[in-house]
Amino acid sequence: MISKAERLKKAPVRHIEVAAEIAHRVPSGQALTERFPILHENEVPEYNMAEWTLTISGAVEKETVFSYEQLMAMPQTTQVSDIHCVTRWSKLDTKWEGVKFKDLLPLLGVKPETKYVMIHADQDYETNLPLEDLLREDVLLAHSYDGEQLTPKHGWPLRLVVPHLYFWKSAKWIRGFEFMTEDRPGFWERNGFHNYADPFEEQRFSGEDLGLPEDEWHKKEWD
Ligand SMILES: Nc1nc2c(c(=O)[nH]1)N[C@H]1C(S)=C(S)[C@@H](COP(=O)(O)O)O[C@H]1N2
Ligand SMILES: [Mo]
Repeated sequence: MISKAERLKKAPVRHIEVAAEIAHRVPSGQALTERFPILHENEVPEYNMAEWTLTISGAVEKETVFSYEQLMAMPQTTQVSDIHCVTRWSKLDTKWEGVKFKDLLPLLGVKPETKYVMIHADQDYETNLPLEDLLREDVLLAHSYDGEQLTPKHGWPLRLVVPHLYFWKSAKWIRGFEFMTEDRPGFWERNGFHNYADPFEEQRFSGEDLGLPEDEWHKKEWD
């Protein structure tokens, strides 16, 4: 049984010509795609939006819960970003719309000693990031892609978009932010992948291999 991280280490690197003007936007070891690959563990969730909530927990003055309506009533931001998946595809100029994390944070009563955030998502997914990284202008809680509501496969009703880190940090189907004073690894971060995941530094692997079962790695879907 070879884990996802081990298999990825052995995968051949595809080299494609990238125009000189955009070469600086494509990290080493990445190939550009015009399609939109779909990648996730487990099934696409179904929702009753009347019951959907986003829960704010951990190092906060008081645990709070947002409804979808409350988030939609907040100022909305549109952002065009390049995204990079650790499976070696990159997609340039992806257009997202949603609530900027930086706009949400002041409403959350986060304690000053907070340094890290665990993003909780449906389908047993979680991923950890430094709080500082979420405060970038291009980090969104996105509900739309390219002018249309997200499709369920791409994370509807709400996903995180953190363009400057490998795309596994951009959790789909998010349901909560847990603010933390100390770091803790998320799902892929416990399973052979890098804790921080900067694509321009090729921070793909942790160097540790805990051995995940075979998965659907090669059966890629896209739209
Ligand atoms: N909830 C959840 N979010 C997830 C994942 C997942 O397995 N579950 N996979 C991540 C990975 S590895 C990638 S590359 C992107 C893919 O997003 P896309 O399917 O919209 O391209 O979602 C990320 N978010
Ligand atoms: Mo990914």
